[in-house]
Amino acid sequence: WADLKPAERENDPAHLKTEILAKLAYAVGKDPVVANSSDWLTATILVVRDHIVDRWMASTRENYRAEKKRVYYLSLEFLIGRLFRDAMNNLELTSGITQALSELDVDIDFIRELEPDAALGNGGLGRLAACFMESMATVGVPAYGYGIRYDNGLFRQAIEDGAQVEYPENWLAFGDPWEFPRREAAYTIGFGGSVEVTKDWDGATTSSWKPQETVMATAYDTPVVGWRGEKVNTLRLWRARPTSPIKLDLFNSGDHMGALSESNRAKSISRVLYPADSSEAGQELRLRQEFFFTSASLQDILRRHLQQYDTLDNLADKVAVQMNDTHPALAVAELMRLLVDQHNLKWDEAWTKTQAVLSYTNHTLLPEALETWPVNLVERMLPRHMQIIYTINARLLTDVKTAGHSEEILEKVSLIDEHGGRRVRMGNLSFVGAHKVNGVAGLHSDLMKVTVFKELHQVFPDRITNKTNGVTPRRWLMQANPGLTQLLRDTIGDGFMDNTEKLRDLEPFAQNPAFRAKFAAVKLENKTRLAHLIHERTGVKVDPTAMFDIQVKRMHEYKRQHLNILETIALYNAIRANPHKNWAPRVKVFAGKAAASYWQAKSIIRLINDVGNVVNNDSAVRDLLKVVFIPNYNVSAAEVIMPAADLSEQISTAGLEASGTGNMKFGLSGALTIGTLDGANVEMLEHVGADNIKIFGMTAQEVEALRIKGYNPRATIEGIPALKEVLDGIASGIFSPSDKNRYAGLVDSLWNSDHFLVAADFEAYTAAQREMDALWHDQDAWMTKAVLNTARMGWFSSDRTIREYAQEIWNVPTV
Ligand code: 26M
Repeated sequence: WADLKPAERENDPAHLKTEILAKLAYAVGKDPVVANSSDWLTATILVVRDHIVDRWMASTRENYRAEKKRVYYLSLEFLIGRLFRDAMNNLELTSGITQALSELDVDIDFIRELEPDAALGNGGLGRLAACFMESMATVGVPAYGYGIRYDNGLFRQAIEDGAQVEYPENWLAFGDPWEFPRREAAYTIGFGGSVEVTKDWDGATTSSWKPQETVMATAYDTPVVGWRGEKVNTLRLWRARPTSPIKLDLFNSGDHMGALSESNRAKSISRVLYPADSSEAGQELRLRQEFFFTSASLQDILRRHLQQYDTLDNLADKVAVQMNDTHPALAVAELMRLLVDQHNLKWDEAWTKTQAVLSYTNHTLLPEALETWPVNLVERMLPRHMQIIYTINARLLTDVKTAGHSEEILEKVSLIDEHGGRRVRMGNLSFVGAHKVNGVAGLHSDLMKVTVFKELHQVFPDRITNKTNGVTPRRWLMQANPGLTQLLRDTIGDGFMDNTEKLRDLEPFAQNPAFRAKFAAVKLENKTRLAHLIHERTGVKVDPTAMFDIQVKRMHEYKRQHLNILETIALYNAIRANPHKNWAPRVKVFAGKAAASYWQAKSIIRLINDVGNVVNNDSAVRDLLKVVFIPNYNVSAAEVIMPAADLSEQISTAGLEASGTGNMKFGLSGALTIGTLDGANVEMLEHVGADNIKIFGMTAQEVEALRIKGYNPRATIEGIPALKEVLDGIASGIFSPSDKNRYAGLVDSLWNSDHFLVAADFEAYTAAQREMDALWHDQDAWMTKAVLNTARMGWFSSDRTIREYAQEIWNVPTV
């Protein structure tokens, strides 16, 4: 023991065993003889947490002592998943804990699956926030994530009779062993009421908001540990509580509901995550959530700053606030209110600070996803903020006019949309209040400049910048794909674990048959694991030696899961027509959730399941084709799915997928991508080279040109017999014999509008798929490309992304 280095000492199984037994007794209250698997998991998590806490306090203390600038990441979503394996891996305790548990007769792989996923996010935007939290700790950026501690995360998806059914996800049912409630960190959040104006002795006016309703925000902290455990940051999530206990007089007079309603109104703010990932929810409760967490976070930030420095003069030198999409856009008005009304700064001074502190990330160009709120709603809920927004707008419009811009530009940059009911444009508010605005991939950032923010970009040409997304290699390579990680270590050493660019050292091995065989063996092992999961969740048996062709992501028409399933049906028809051709056996895997009210997306899910039912039971296709939809796609499922893919489907209509991050996770594990020139696929092409990725279909420019010229889906479909046959087959009820009209809506919308250009890209997609078939028959060639994908994916680490934010937006150093 005395001879061990400190890191080895921490990882010593004998010691860890004692620690686990102590936790089991004194924190869980169980004797090892009667402890169940969940008890062991809780005890072990509490041990791991102890190992984090010392480092956490040291990090926090050091940041304070060195007066480091802090970064605050404001996000309504953090799609974290499980933390047990992540924390253990980053602390390098995996081997010690595995052995300690095994000596206690506990199977670590069994208990780690009992941890519920923290699914406090919908999809890409929320998962990006989680990757960023881990990378900020890894590269040594002192950071706090701020969000909401939802009682219910994203719904659990079940597939019943082929259709999606939503069930509540109560991830907190047995408590969360990672979190620390902070009773002392509590703030009052106001809603409604009126604004009082007082005149000072010198004629200046002071505004003061008198809210009609108040709610308490209380903090729950979760430590976020970086790679090798060196730095630990904090994820602070707010829970809504009533400010006053229930009204006893009402309660005692028998009006129990009346007494409780106020309390329920408060608590409902942190009750549930809104499950729409790109549709305007437009509901009052959503705006209450947005203000609730934004205000609590800013109050907390100013309190921390003043407590340390006792002045706001240096606020922008010590604080950077990143707004994840427009969901925290009210930060612009709330920070102004706090600085002007509460801390008595002059407007201009407050505005300079606000802009210097705030920056904004845009995640989508879809018009229906751009938030706007009715002016009368904002006025009623946040009267002082509405005044502030008006004042910002008046000054903005004056400046823009003075600079000589046209009326048209003025109308477009305005914070208020005057068409059809006045609405506050949250994108414009965020843009104007921020010193930097970024897109999440090169193409996306370029398109921002000519679409949503065209006029604002003309007026402020230096504000938009690009920060291409990335993913954390700890979760998406080391933890999700331990087999590949071990092979990489044996082949090129450990360097890639601290710097993923070193994966490039793998390039020469792509030409080495012995290495390729090992690479293929790891892939097969991962596919076997996925095959088990598929069997468990769908009852379908799939052959792990077939090509695993996978599309997993939120269900959305722009992502074009229907392009994939229509082409799959065409392939099915072709196999039946010509069963003895040299087909490449494929397993088509789909997974993803649809917003509950998004009928078209739900219809696509059902079609996939209906097609699977027919295809999987058709003896004529033998094992040449299987179609499966894995229910309840979440982070934990992704960790099994990504490493098992041969082919990654990234087939959105060009110009519509801001970045994509699944594309990078697949690529890291050596999947080949079939995709459009959209989002970060463009940069993946640049990195892996045109020989190692299959790009097909229209470019964003061609899409725009076609839309301008006028797209005729009917004529397009008529010109593609294979596609027409597929649509006619679906419409005639081949896949839904008990309900022949089931897909009338889906099929009609393709014939009549096809807004996402499925038919226009169908032939290019089919041709690309047949090329992949041919390549599959040459396994040496396929595996060479697969290895090169892993080797060249290093740039897509979120560590690189965070370093860019740190340098170019936050002005903080990294290590
Ligand atoms: C809005 C209003 C009400 C309720 C929910 C929303 C909402 C929630 C999430 C709107 C959009 C949301 O997310 C959008 C999103 O996930 N965008 C994705 O962001 C990823 C990370 O940058 C990109 O990789 C994806 O391309 C992009 O689609």
